Amino acid sequence: MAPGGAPLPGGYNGATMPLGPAKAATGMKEHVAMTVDAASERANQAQSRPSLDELRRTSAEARKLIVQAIHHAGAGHLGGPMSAADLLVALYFDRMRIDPARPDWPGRDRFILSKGHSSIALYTVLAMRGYFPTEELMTFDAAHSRLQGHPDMHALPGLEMSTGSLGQGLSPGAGMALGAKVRGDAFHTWVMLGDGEIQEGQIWEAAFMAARYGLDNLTAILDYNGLPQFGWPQRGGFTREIPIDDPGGKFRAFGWNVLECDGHDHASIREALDAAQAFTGQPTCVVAHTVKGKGVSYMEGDFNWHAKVPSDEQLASALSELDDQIAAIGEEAAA
Ligand SMILES: Cc1ncc(C[n+]2csc(CCOP(=O)(O)OP(=O)(O)O)c2C)c(N)n1
Ligand SMILES: [Mg+2]
Repeated sequence: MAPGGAPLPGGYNGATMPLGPAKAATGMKEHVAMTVDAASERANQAQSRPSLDELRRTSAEARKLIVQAIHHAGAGHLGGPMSAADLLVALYFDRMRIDPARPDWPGRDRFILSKGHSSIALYTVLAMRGYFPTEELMTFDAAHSRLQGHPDMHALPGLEMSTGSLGQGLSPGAGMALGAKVRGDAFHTWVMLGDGEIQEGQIWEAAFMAARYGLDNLTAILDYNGLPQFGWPQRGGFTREIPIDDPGGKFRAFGWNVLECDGHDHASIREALDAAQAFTGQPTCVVAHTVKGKGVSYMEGDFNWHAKVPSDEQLASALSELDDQIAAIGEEAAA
């Protein structure tokens, strides 16, 4: 059971807090309260992390909920959320130090979805992790819902930043990480970026500043799916080719540590996120190679599914494909 919540899909016991080594800023003043929290967190570290199969199953369950919510709302983005689902599951179920029962716990790791149009994926993972009932996902994008099309930090506990205007999430993430350094807080800050999004200049202002201050308590995860909204505008029209070549090289040039991973392989994601958190001296950018629309064959790699609503037939076929994937995970585990 999730702490104080309903059983979580995928058989994962949400009561087990996945933890990693706290990385306090050396020579900084430590808060007493933080020390107590960090000690109780370390005590939990002995508990096992979810298995890779559990993470795979949770990701497929998350994708089912995402497709259902967009179908129910009759609006919203789909390709980006499906692309980000495994990374978000890895963060919230495997990597981040969080307590869904205490979304304002000062020692919590911070996460900012800078590509805020993928909000339904974040809401889904938050609900599955126990922040609020999964039934509420069906209020997505409705008037007065806490789950607006783009994240509103004042509406829903658990959101660290309001986002949606692309390019703005890395700056507050760097601010949080710098604040943690100054105060001696041990939490880690994670920011998810889109590859179309990193065309925004503000990203590079934040990248420059984060490296200058040696913010090794900050990790940017780039959802490198090779597609923005309509393909890439180039002279002569739109193209489906990838003009943002080697984004890791660009972050490296700005003074960042850069890691690459397969953003749909939980073993690869775990290795990259663990290494990012452990790295010292510089911020890390994890370039996660992903597929837009991942998990549903007719959506994969098709920019038309950036923000398209599935028909009843398309919903049924998507759910059936995802159920097949879940069944296959079970078979692999039994083999
Ligand atoms: C400043 C700004 N300009 C334009 C948009 C409209 N918009 C929403 S999503 C998107 C494409 C984003 O592409 P990418 O970052 O690659 O996201 P993903 O592929 O993960 O969906 C655009 C242009 C926006 N939200 N903010
Ligand atoms: Mg993209």
